[in-house]
This record gives sequence, C-alpha cells and structure tokens, in this order.
Amino acid sequence: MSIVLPDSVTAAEGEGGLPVLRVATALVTGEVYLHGAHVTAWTPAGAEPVLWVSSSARFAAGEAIRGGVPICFPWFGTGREPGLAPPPHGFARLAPWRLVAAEEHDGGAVTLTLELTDADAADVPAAQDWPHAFTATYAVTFGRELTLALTVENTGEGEISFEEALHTYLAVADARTTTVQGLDGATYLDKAAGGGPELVTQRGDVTFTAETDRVYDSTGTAVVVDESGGRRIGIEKEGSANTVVWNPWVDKAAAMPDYGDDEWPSMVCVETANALDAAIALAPGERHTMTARYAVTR
Ligand code: TA6
Repeated sequence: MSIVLPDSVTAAEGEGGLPVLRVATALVTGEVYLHGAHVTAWTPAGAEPVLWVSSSARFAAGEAIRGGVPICFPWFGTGREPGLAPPPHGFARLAPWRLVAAEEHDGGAVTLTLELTDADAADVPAAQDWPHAFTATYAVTFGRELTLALTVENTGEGEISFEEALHTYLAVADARTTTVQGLDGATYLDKAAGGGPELVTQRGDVTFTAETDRVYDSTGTAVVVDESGGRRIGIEKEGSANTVVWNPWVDKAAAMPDYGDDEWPSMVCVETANALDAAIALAPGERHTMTARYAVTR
C-alpha cells in the first residue's frame, strides 16, 4: 500500500542509492532513511543542524549509518548473553523499514510513521539470533522539536524480552567544552573502564575529558550544554530507564573505519535506552513505548 505524501515530504534516492524521505516546511527540515528507520537530519528553522553524521558514514545494505539516530533493537551493545557476540546493537538499524503513515500538522510539523516486523527483518542475518514475532512502530515528528516514539508489540505466543536505544548523535561545537546536565547523583556502568561490575555515582554535570562510554540509571531529562556553540539541547523522555553517554575520543575514533579520525570533538551521543537489567519484557499482545523529545534553546 503506497502512502500519499503531503507536499512537505519527498521520497528520493539518498546516499548510496538508499531510499530517503525528506521533510521541508517553514518550521523545519529533516530526513529519514527507510534503511534502519534512520533519522539523519533535523534542523529547526533558524537553527544549525542538531544531528551529527560522520563524513565517513557508510550508506549501504548491511551497514549501520554512522551518525543521526540509529535504533538499537532488540539488544544493546553486544547484548546480555555472555559468550554470544551478535552484531552490536541488534538488527533494527540494518533492516528495511516501511513507511505506513505521513501526516502534516497545522503549524508545519510533520509525522512520519515507519514499521518493522519480524517478517520484514527476516533477510537481515542478525535477525536469526532473535527468532521472535514482533511489530516495531516508529513515529518521527519533525517540528520545532524532534519527537521519536518507538513502540514494540509482542505479536507472538511467548514472552519476549529486549533492549532498545535511540542512539542519538548530537552535533556540538566542541565536546571538550560540552557538559551534560540532569545526571548528577545517578549511578552508571562505566564501559570505558571495562564496565563494572560496581556502579559509579555521577557527581555534578558530565564532562568529556577522555573516551566516555556510560550507561546511566536515569529516567529524567538531560540537557546538553554546548558552551562553545552557544546552545543547549534538552532531551525529555518517557518509558526509558537508562541514559547512555558516549564519545569515542582519539583512539576509538581512529579505530572506526566509518568515523573520521578528527571528528570526535564535534559530537556527543546522549541516548535514550532500556538496557541490561532494564530490558523490557512483554507478554503476548503487550506493547511498550519509549519516547524521546529534543528541543534546542540558547
Ligand atoms: O552507545 C555507546 C556504544 O555502545 C559504545 O560502546 C560504542 O560501541 C558505540 O555504542 C558505537 O557502537 P557501533 O556499533 O555503532 O560502532
């Protein structure tokens, strides 16, 4: 069933020939690839682009796009099964999602709704590692704010359990003068330091002085303060027990083939997640929604 697109939405061939949807209204411009339902751009009118994409990003089947908002599902990182080493962050970001609705709202915001079922993901090699029936629905609203709502429904007969993350790459003028507010007092798993088992308690705002890779227990709002860029990016969320903060710094940046060696100062990831002990369990017919809302202020 093909969706009738409002005038503000165009379907095009994007990087690597991958199908992309572009949004342009007086309020906002944005972009989402069907490959991984991957949002790669959001720019409110009058603002600088908010999402970061590597100049070395790969746009190809079987590859995750480096930047924007990869969807990590149904596992985060290398998952919870010791000894298993499935492709990191699951198969959703490698799968072909379908557009199921496109709606323009009064005032110029636009919602694109994309869907992925186990049948859609069947040809993605990693999907064999998680043989469960599900429907994932992703509502992306481009406006003065960016709202991302990921709903997962268990369409099978047995209980399912999964991890998820909106692995958002935010553009900053300089990570070294960027801080993250809203995590003071929260405990975190420090993956850059080998990942526990003991949790660390955050004292004050998060700063970036080395490779940072932390899974925080936090259900609250975070604010990215980009001192050098003169802006703040607020991240409100619902249905999420974890906030992940990541910057690869020098060595990890150099080690990633799809990430420019000198790009690490220009981005920070602040991710909305349910991972590890906060994995979501759903009985047949049940569904869960995780929502993140981004707003830029001065
Ligand atoms: O969210 C942080 C993290 O899990 C880091 O450990 C790092 O691996 C990053 O994600 C990127 O993962 P990727 O599989 O996209 O290279």
